[in-house]
Amino acid sequence: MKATEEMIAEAIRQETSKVEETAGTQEEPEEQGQMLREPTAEIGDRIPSKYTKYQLEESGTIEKITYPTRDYFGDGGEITKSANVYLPCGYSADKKYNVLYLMHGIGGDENEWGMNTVSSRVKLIMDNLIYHGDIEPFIVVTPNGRSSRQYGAKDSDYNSFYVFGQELRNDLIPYIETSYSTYGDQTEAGYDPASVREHRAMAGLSMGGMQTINIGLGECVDLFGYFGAFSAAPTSNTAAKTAELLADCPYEIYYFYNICGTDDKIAYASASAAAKTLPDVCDKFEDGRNFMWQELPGGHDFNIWYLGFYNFAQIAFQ
Ligand code: FER
Repeated sequence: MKATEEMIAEAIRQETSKVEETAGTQEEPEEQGQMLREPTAEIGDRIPSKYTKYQLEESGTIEKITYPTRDYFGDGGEITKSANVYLPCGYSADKKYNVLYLMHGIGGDENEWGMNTVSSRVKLIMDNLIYHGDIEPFIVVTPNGRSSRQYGAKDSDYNSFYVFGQELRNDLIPYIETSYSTYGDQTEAGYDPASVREHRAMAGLSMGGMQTINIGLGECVDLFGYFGAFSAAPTSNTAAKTAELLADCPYEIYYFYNICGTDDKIAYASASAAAKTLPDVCDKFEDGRNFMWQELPGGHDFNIWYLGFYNFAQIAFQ
């Protein structure tokens, strides 16, 4: 899919304005409704309200981390980047946790999923899914998807999104798995890298959905078993290309979940081209077993993306 400059500019405009409003702030819940591209009341019809409510009984925590990586898009030199990490309530080094890497869109950064706010909806949904016994607790990491010294939403080249796989493989996953209690402990006797796939998931909105397809399924299927694309942005990895890339793949795809709004003028065509027909062209995907294409009225915004997150959180690691 050839990206039109106008669509990119519009997507960046929308996301940059939202990030400016949320960056570095600790917002109270009542202020959330004013944020651009935040879900409207409509979300209440789609995500049961008990999953988006504040509840203090079992509240997880969010911490900001910094980790060493490289300017893979540029000179390859060492740089430091930030990410947010959600740890479920009762997180303990005596247990092992699954990890979801959750990616942002073209004009966003590691804070676009709101993990820098006390009222983080990702946290509320996770806290409540765990509290109500719908899912096993897992860790959520929201990194910055540009592998470049220029990782700021404003001064970056969007092509730096395409080389994030190197950062994920060489730097971020190793950092997370040595810093937290996960299944990827390489120091353990009998450590088998292939067995860790079922404990790692990758998902993302728009440009992050593109990354899940191009990088997750396209380059890192040895690392991940679960994939989620929410309104995936234009990608050269169409369904036919993904089928070709996975043709001789020895690994099982445990699930590939997709969601897109039918009124999404930015991503409906691209997300469809990348995923909708996958079960028809690739025997690795079977609709209803390890694949879902969900389309419903909606645009290119968080009404769709939080619903996607809520649904995917219940699909991953099952
Ligand atoms: C494009 C349209 C949209 C594109 C990227 C996007 C790279 C990303 C949108 C988003 O992340 O919200 O043509 O090309």
